[in-house]
Amino acid sequence: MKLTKNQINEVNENGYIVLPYWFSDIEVKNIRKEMKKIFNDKTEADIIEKSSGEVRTAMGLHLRSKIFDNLTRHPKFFEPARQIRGDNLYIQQTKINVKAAFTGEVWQWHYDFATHSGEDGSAKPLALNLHVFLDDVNEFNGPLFFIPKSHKYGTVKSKLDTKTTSYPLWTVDQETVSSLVKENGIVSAHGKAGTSLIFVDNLVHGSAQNMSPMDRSIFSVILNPCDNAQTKFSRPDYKHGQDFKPIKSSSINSLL
Ligand SMILES: O=C(O)CCC(=O)C(=O)O
Repeated sequence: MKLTKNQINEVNENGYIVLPYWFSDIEVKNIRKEMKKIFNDKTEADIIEKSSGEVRTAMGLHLRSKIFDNLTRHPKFFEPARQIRGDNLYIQQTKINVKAAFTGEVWQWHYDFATHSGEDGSAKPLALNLHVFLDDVNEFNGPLFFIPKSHKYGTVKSKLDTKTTSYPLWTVDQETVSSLVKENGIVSAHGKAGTSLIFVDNLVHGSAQNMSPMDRSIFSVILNPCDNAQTKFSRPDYKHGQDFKPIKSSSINSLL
């Protein structure tokens, strides 16, 4: 549940880490069962893809379900986050990004802090994005791409794109991506269902369309230090949680 010193160094150095077999098969099975249930909700917290009409992102999950609240505060997420950012963390966002077989759309190159500063007024790029794969993620079904070390360049130029995506995103232009990739390369994050991923707020990342016959669902929680909370309130609480009290861990057995 805890990261080693080397793993913490890896996050600081590369901006991300992949943690294979972090959640067990039975935990993933129980999360997936709940995912199927909440996908029957009819709510504005579900973002629909422009082209396919499929759910792209189901948001505010810790507000919608006890199981997702437990997952959000689970020690397998909370302990590594505390090791990296300290004890006082609040839930900024929870979601499942679906990326359905054949139809799942692209996420353009971006970094999350552009939204967190531009739209929410968070002061520093300290939020952590923690994922667990709910399907096996491979090279074909739309894995995340990262530019390692791109967080070290600070806040690179970005622009709000509301046209080419189904979800408004502060995107990084091709020239900037080309130059970052020339210096640092690109990696993609693969693994079996249950694999976790942690990445920092100004790491440049994106993902391609899923043209494979395999679904690709990923749960994501963003935890932010309480003293770095949002100062602008233009987005609803399912996009940026407004309970800034430090969270407590759920039980280690809460997903069994
Ligand atoms: O689900 C994806 O492919 C992209 C997710 C992402 O960019 C994010 O969580 O910030």
